[in-house]
Amino acid sequence: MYSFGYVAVVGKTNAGKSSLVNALVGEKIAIVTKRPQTTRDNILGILNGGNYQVVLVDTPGVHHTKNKLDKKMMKSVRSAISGVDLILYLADGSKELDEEEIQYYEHLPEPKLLIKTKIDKKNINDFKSDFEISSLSGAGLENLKNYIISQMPKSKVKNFAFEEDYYTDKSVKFLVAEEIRQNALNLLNDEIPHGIAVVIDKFDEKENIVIIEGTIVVEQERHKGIVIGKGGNVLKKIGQESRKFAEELLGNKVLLKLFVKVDKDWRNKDKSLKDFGY
Ligand SMILES: Nc1nc2c(ncn2[C@@H]2O[C@H](COP(=O)(O)OP(=O)(O)OP(=O)(O)O)[C@@H](O)[C@H]2O)c(=O)[nH]1
Ligand SMILES: [Mg+2]
Repeated sequence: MYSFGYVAVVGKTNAGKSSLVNALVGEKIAIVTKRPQTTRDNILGILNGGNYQVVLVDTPGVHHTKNKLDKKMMKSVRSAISGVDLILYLADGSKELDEEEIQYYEHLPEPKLLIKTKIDKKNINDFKSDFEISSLSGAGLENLKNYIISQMPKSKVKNFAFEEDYYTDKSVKFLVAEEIRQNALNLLNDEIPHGIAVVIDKFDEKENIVIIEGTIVVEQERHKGIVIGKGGNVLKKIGQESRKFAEELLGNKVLLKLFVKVDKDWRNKDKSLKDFGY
């Protein structure tokens, strides 16, 4: 018998959703930062095991909406939840499970599991959960993975949705753009919160080198200088880190050129959101 199904991974921002999807699949599909609202899109992570295929849907963190981008993100979460075979609701074990979260969880359709995350941390709260895991140490992952597979619909014929050598639905271009956004978020401090987007303007794969040009879009004029840094040092660092990732992903030498551009209040502009892939 073959097992195939979809699993939505939802929860508050920073709960560890992207970390879990990456850990289960064993590849870097979704970027991870310590900042809230890192993931903006539904991203598929595909678990292949010969007689099973599980499609994990990583989603943006559930939060109160302030702009059009936030609204789109929450729409992504709602669409991820509908029609899946299982919902994993992730709750950070180092934080209290508040009333709002409990309400949200209770309103989710069945079948669902409450997963306590980050159990490698000190002072883990003792709220009730179905599974306890740490994506960092790997604790509980094998157990959870086997349970997920056991809950997927079965069939005599192989009706997988993806080729078995795929581990995500996203293009390499998307993965590189996201890596640049991650490295920018990690290198910048709280001055620039979530208001950056990354657009790939050129992706030219030659035999011995891939030439990539990308633009980091910021919301305010004064953010531009911060992203570039003194003598261009911040932008250079973002570029170096991202190039390493791109070279590994593409198995080729990469020439990466980054630019910075201002688009005031882009998170509220329909055209900008569309242009930036949201
Ligand atoms: N100690 C510890 N930290 C973790 C673990 N899993 C995730 N983190 C950290 O928690 C932070 C958020 O992780 P993400 O995986 O980006 O969380 P997310 O739920 O995808 O966040 P959003 O995309 O913003 O909704 C990062 O700093 C991670 O390194 C874990 O198992 N243990
Ligand atoms: Mg995420």
